[in-house]
Amino acid sequence: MEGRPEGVIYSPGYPGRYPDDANCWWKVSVPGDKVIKVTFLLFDLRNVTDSLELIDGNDRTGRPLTAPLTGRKIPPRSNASSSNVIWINFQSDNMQRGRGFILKYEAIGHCGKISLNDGRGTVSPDHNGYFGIGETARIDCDTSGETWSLVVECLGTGQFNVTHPYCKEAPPGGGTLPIAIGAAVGGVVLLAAAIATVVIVMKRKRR
Ligand SMILES: [Ca+2]
Repeated sequence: MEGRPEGVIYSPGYPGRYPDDANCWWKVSVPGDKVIKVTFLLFDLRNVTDSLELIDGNDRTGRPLTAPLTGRKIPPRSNASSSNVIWINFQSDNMQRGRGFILKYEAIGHCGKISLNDGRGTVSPDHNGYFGIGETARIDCDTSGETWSLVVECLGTGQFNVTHPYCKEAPPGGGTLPIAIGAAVGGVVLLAAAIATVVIVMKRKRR
């Protein structure tokens, strides 16, 4: 499952029922500048210890992209991963076997994470993956007792439609200079650039 921009994965034994005591791993990788989203086409896992887990990144022990999935209801499309690699793990116990699952993975462009560094804002949906092109995120800011919200969209250019820092407040002692608390960025380099810009502005103000 490596290097293709999309593909389909079936549970072991499909179209028959999956076996008892299964523990299967799949590594999925797509071209390097993309991230991965997973859509479920069939989902039928019987009893709660049969589960499917999507793990973000190149390491099987990495952070889960979603809570372990189980049951007979098709899960929603997954959050986007934070790199071009995910692992998928399916486990079953020794009683009751469902029809299993069919999932489709696809490579998508992305805008990176939204970082709100000091807890003054929240992002929803909140997850450790990146935001894919066409997805929206809601930012709720709580600055100096004022709360406000903003919905941003990841555009086809790979940048959010709003690229300024989201949650701001006046500096101690008053004044109108905003202090950036967080920024939505397309990657680590842009995050560093955003922070550098803020620092320069603050130094100018002190003179
Ligand atoms: Ca079972």
